[in-house]
Amino acid sequence: MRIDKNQINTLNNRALPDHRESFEYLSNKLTTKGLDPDQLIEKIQNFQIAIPSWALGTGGTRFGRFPGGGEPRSLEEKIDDVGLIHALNAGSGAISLHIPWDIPGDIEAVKSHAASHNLLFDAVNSNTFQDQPDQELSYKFGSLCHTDAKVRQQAVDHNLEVIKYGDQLGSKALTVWLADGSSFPGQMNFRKALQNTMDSLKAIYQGLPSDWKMFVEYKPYEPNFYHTVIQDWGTSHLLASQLGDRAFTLVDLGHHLPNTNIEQIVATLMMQGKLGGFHFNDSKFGDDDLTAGAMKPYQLFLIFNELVEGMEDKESKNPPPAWMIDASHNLKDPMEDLLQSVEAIQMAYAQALCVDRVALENAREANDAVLAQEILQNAFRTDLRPLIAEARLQANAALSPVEVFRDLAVRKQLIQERGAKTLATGL
Ligand SMILES: [Mn+2]
Repeated sequence: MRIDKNQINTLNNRALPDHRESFEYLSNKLTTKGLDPDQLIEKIQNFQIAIPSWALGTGGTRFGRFPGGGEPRSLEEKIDDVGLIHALNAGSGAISLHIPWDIPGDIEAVKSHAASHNLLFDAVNSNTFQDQPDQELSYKFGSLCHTDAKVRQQAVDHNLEVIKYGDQLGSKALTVWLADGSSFPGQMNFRKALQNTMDSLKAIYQGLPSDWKMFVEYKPYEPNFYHTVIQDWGTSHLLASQLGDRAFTLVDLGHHLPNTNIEQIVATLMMQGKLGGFHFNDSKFGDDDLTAGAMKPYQLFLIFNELVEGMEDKESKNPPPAWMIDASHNLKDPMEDLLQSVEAIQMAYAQALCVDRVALENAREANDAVLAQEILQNAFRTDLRPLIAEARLQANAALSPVEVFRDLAVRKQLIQERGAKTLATGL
């Protein structure tokens, strides 16, 4: 199904008088503070967040999966779902594929299908954390780090194949996340495992097209529980630095131990010009895959505060990072969840854009911790929802995406089209 812009307009009209009033009030407030609402709107509209193909079905936990019905059955239907989300929020203009879950059949057809929804192909993701039915050697004891050179080569070849598919679709980056590691002390030689990983990544980097980037993702634990080969940003940074100029660290918010100062990691990586990409989600304990901003919206804002500082620094050597949501939903309708995530991310970004950076820097120079906190929290506590809504309205999207999704009974229509028992490929 596709959402007709007229349907969105009709539903927007109901809420328009109320929206106009709130936006005018906010607009005046922002202007008084020396901010330009039009400029903010333009930045919000340009901030596109990729949707991963595996987030469109109900993920489940290791204990069970409770599909909600109408899940996409093919790559084309996954593209359709991202198209629906983008039609509603005008902020999700890209899809990120996972190979081999999403191997495109007819490349040209897939490309034109995505283009008909105004979607680009974001970074492609390799998968050496599962064995595929037709696979010769197993990744049970690792992939790029494996003790057996043949397994490592198989994993390298897979990554090169992923690059090939991505290149045909117009992707410009490869994201490598490894489940490699060990669950028991003594099981694996730390040094050899890291060296093997480095050598394997070098072989993949050799096959990277010249206008591509490689993102190295880290994670402290899970599925392995004693050690992971790329456990933290430092290890990822070490690998990316030795690989070369086109290799970067990728930060996934859920891939940190509780209370880690992620905003500081962001600042450090941007200082080094090595922050390549970002995976958004939220968590209470570990890689919980909750909706962005659901648990710790202030932390998300503080992270964006560092991102904006890095992005607006004219001297910065960090290229614009790639943005993606990385979550897998168990309870919510996946599309409603993604709409909520995108809105939370846009909100944190907009709040960070409203921070008075000159005043903040002056407060820091004067060691005025009270004033610095006032400045940050003033921005965080400004209700910018009307600004985000206005950015959507001006892009012909929905004033309230979740409400319109429900009013148009999108899920019900998808269930009618695809069936109640469909299962999306992926996690
Ligand atoms: Mn991730």
